[in-house]
Amino acid sequence: MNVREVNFDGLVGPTHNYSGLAHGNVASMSHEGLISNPKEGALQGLAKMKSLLDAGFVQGVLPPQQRPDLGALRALGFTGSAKQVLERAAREAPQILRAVCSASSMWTANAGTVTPSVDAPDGRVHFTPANLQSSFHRYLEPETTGRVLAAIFRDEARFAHHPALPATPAFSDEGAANHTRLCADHGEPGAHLFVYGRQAFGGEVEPKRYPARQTLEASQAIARQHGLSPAQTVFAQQHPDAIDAGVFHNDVIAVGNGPVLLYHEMAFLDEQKTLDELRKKMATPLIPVRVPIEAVSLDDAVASYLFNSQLLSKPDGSMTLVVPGECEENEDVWRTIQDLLLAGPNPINEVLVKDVKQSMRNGGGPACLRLRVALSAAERDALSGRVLLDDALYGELTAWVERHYRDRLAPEDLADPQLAEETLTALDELTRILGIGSVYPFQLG
Ligand code: SUG
Repeated sequence: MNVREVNFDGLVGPTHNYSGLAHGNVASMSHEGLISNPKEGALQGLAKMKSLLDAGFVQGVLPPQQRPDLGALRALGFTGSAKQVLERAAREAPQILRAVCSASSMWTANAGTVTPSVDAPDGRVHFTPANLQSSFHRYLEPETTGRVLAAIFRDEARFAHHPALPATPAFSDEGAANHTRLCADHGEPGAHLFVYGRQAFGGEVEPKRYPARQTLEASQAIARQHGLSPAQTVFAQQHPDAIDAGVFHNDVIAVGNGPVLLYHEMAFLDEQKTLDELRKKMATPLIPVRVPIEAVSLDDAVASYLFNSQLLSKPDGSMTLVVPGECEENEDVWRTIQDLLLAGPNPINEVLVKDVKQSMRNGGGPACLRLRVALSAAERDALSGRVLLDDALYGELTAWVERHYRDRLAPEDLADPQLAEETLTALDELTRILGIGSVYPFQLG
């Protein structure tokens, strides 16, 4: 079978900016209005991908989406040429303009939920794009996400694509950021941990300050779509106090890989029940790595993004933890990594520190930037397009970024029709580099 986990990182798009669009995401809210550097952001993302490639991991890449989304502006009644549409939106509805310019598709942990073929009754890999209905800027993503996933995972004998769930609060879905698969090894059957923030029908406990972005009903629907049985699934409620402290996705407070679940003590409303159920449904002993609140406070967990690390398996069974640079700057967090994680009774024996600051200021750490897809050798061979990173593709993509990206973007630049032109030209070229065909609306009109 030779199953490997492929991390598909989202390329940071040419309109990457700080618009403060994500309520309940502390970094996004506190960096609103800052000047961004899309070129640096894209190069930081590519550098992370390249260092994982160099370390022997299989690395994939997903393209950014076309922004500004002029189609969305037109649907909202802004008519005329691209220039007229952008000018009028900037004048009359600057918040809407900011939303349609967001490069948020870079956080591919929210692109969708994936079930590997070993767990699916029909032996195919299953995909559901997340509806991301919690915010307008992210609600704009799933249509193109579905097209991109279908273009890359095109072989119908091996890959199955489901529609995004109904985009309404009862089925609020944010994808793989709230889904963790625990198993002996990526090619072995897994238990699927779905973490939700609220129950739409009949729920009692909810966060008070910030929105819960995932419902139990959404998670259950995804499991049904993918053919997962109750014996394969665990549904656990996220601790509402964590959401109210800025933990807007489960991947801001927990990360799993193979049999290891690294989590903060405040991750789940009922920690013991969650672990017990996992133990019952996993085919291998669970290795819980619990970080107590005395070691790392909720605020430090949110500020450092310790749990938004990537936990990756090496061929010998040991694991590498890929943490954002912010972890090194926080004394408690860095000590916890050394004392509790690296020195503890678990397979984690290496830490890699990566600078993804441009994304971090929007609340997107290393784990947000990637969609995990466990694929057999035959499934990897069946991918369409040129989306698995190698040295040549890395070279082409960095040169492409250098050629097309700006190194400074202020909120008032978003109305510049030239930016829309530049993005169009860049993405047109990118689809040729990646060989994925036409996945964008393209015409500026
Ligand atoms: O949805 N930030 C994203 C960050 C997503 C992180 N993903 C995971 N945790 N998996 C969000 O909150 C901010 C955009 C802005 O403010 O301009 C934003 O959308």
